[in-house]
Amino acid sequence: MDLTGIYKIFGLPGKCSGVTVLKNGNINKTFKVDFVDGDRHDSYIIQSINTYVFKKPEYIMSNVRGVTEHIAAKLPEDKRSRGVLRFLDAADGKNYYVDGDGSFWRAYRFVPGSVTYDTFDDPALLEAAGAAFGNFQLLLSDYDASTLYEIIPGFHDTKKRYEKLMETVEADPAGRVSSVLPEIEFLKKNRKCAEMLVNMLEAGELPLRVTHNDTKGNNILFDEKTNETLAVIDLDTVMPGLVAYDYGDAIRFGANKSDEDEPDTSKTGLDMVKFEAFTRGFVGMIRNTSTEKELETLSLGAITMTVELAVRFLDDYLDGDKYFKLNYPEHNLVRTRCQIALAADMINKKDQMDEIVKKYVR
Ligand code: GN1
Ligand code: MG
Repeated sequence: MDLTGIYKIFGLPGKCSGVTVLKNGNINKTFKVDFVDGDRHDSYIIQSINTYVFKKPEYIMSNVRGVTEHIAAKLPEDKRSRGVLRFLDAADGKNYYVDGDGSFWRAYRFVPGSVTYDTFDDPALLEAAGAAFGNFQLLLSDYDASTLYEIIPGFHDTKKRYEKLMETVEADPAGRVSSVLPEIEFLKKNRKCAEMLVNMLEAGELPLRVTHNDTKGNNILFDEKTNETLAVIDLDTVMPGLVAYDYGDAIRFGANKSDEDEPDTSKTGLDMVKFEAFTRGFVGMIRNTSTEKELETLSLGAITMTVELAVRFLDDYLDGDKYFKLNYPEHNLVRTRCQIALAADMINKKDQMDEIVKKYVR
């Protein structure tokens, strides 16, 4: 179905005056559409969900309903319209629509006056981002995690991610293995370290919480004028998880000196000023509700998420690029190398990272 059909399904009022394709996600197709209805100007986000990645999108929408309603109920009334995503219902009352081709659509209100950032140069913004993700955890700390669907089973099960990569290396379906031997070597060398968190979880040393699991900085809405944080978005992967996953993935993305797919890896590395700023914001929010062990594993979370993503990008590259969207043919390989460069730098700075975390735990 085309977008015009989707407008009708979700009952968008008025006339469409503009469509922008938003390109910063790697999975779903996302459009911002502007509508004029008399004097009213409203924008909406329309998404078509990638069903190769998300096998049961209706489970996502069930999780999303529960989580957004839970958060909305806790916000003061004046913050409700901008503080949480508001999905639209179709005529049948469902918050999604499956068209005749099997494409899966959803729509939510664009938060007026909001912006997202793909890079963070100002440490104050990163501190605010840390506080926003920390607060997201707090808001959901009393949410019964057992009522949430596990959207992608084993999403951050780093051990399973490694097993899958090793199977792909063995099968070499796209004939690319011989060109990435140093990358495979690095990942093998750091496998033990990257699997530690999952081992601790399995041993019952760390509690499962409701986590976001995809805490890239561009999943936070900021007020375009004041830079106040408004809402955490992209709730597709909200599931039970570890605090260290959310902290770690946010550091991986936000405290990197470069983009996550920088081809010149000499530009890539962990920026300690950004690291400290995010940590100050995040730890400040969660320190009273976290166990000592959880706080001790935060820096390990950053290394784990970075190595894990290198494993995932490389696996997809070797598998013939089926999962992540590409901007050019070798994109997954470039992403892999960039994540490896970042992980290597983090491993060197592990002690420094721990020192900084400790400073804010106290
Ligand atoms: C994907 O599409 P996006 O940007 O929300 C991926 C994340 C990765 C990220 C890397 C469901 O997220 O796990 O960290 O790309 N999401 C899924 O940029 O696999
Ligand atoms: Mg996402």
